[in-house]
Amino acid sequence: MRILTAAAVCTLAMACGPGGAADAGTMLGPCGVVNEVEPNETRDTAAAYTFGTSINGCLDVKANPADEDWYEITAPNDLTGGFVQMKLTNVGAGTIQGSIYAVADNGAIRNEYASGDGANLSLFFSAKAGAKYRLAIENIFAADAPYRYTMQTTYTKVNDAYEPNDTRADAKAMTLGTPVNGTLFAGYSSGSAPGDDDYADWFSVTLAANKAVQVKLENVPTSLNGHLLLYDSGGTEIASMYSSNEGASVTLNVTADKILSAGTYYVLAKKIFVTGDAAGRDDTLPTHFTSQYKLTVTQP
Ligand SMILES: [Ca+2]
Ligand SMILES: [Ca+2]
Ligand SMILES: [Ca+2]
Repeated sequence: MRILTAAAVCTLAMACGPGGAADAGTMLGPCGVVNEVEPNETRDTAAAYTFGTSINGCLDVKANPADEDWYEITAPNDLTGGFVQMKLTNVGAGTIQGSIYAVADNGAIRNEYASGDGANLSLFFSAKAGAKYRLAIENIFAADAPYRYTMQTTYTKVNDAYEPNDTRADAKAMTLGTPVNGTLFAGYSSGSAPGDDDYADWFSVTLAANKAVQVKLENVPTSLNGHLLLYDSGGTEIASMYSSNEGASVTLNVTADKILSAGTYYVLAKKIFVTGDAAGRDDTLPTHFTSQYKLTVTQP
């Protein structure tokens, strides 16, 4: 951290830009040196934030009991999306609260506060490629004096080589007997949690006529329930199967009399039963953020 001389003192309300007393972005305020730029009390004055950078901020509850610090982030355009982790550390003498909102509808994705004065707080959520979100940091209980915090937020891309495949029109080809690995993942596009259909992974496969088919979903993440469906070439559902146990494999067996003609069929893998765990607190992430399933279609 840069040490500022007395002559370099700037107030929190004053951005010390080039030619000013301090380096652009660093200021000395009631919490010490900060690089948070006030005013940022509302979503409309949210400061643009770059993933991976550290913000030393100040909740100046003395001058403004309702002080809030808002930041805006944009998820990269990488098809599958990824997850965002916001970590609030070095918290001073106060109980800090963090909130995450979707810009699309200003809906709240998650709102949590720390376990006590000076306690750190971590939040996470799944982000949709290209979507915008806002982070709000504020004090929740009465605090006597301004207090500091450090905010660092990171984005981690989720890997799924078969995306985009959320619709039958975008189904990706797979080969009978050859497993594919993908991710059951969906990001928030609004304040509402992504629905089961947002996790859809469509595949097309060529089947022989009058032979039984087995579709198997293995390595199901322990944070969700797997759901498999088989459709004919025209998009009519032939059969489906799901498990009520999170993390359990799903096996869909279809008898030979259901496969009347040779040609293209469609397999849909997704989750079932929205559990709302696409956002949360602390550092333990849902397994579907990081683990891949294995999907196999066979005609024994
Ligand atoms: Ca503020
Ligand atoms: Ca996927
Ligand atoms: Ca998908």
